[in-house]
Amino acid sequence: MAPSIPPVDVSRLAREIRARDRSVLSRAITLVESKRADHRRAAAALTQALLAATGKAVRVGITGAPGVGKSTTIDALGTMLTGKGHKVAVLAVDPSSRRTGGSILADKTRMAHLANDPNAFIRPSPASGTLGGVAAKTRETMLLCEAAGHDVVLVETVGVGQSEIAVADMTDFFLVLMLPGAGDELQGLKKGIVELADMIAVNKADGDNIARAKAAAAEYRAALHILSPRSPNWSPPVVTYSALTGDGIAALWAKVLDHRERFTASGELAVRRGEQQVKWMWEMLEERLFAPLRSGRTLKAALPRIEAEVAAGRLAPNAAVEKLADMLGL
Ligand SMILES: Nc1nc2c(ncn2[C@@H]2O[C@H](COP(=O)(O)OP(=O)(O)OP(=O)(O)O)[C@@H](O)[C@H]2O)c(=O)[nH]1
Ligand SMILES: [Mg+2]
Repeated sequence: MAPSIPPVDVSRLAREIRARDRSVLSRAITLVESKRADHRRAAAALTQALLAATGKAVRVGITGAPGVGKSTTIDALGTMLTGKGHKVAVLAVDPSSRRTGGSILADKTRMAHLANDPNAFIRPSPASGTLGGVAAKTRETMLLCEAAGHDVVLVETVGVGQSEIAVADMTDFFLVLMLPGAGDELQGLKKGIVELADMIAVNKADGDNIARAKAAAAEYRAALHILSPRSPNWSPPVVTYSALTGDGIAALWAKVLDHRERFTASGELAVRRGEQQVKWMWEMLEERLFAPLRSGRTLKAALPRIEAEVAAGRLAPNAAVEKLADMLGL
């Protein structure tokens, strides 16, 4: 028989997290990331117990193409913030398995200051899986970090695909980083990510790049001008900065705080968060309902054949659904 693992003492865990014990926070995140059903239930009870202590952080999502300088920016911004007395949590959503071993190490060296900062907590993306699963774990981790007293949460994601939407959906402010180069700018615009942006920041505005960064920013301003803003209280600004020299980082953060003040005053922050929370619930429910489809052995074995039959026109799509529903006992 497997050695029995003691059941999780949820109220004790909650108490220790609120007492800001870092090692307990790490353990609790491991619990949240576990796939075991009993762990999942304990994690839900823990989140519920901590709920009143969550939600007080400024939640910022950060995206941009590989190499744009996300990690360097988080290091510079995070260090500035801990210097002002904040406690900063850095999380990531990356459903590709990119972030294994070496990459985590590489990230830590790119965040050399923050990695050694007692007021910063860096947690890499949960292991690869479905985007819904990875995003859910990151959201739960964010809540734990807030309960442990982190008042700024920075969530990084790679500048590709659906993970950006997932991060925009879990944060108050979505920051899109760009490089000083026209080609990239136009690409970004086409991808529609810009429509999610609460601010565009052109990084690497240092040395020979300053003029090019300013030109890129001007192009963006013109392009954003023709989009109708998501809120009457906020037209997404375009700024330039350098994560390397730190020039413009303070001004960048001032915009985040300006946005927060306005959205708090208008009530939009509360509305946005409320909508996000309901959306998270539905996403998790869908994920849960889909799980048997992905893991059930009989079904998994039958699916390729059923799919092939549907593709070949031998099985009607609705008849296939009836068959699958029967197999699932639905
Ligand atoms: N000149 C200059 N270089 C920078 C700046 N910010 C980052 N870099 C460099 O750009 C490279 C990529 O920076 P990262 O911070 O690792 O970029 P990233 O967006 O996190 O990259 P991925 O995690 O691979 O997607 C590194 O060599 C940095 O030193 C900046 O403001 N100016
Ligand atoms: Mg990085």
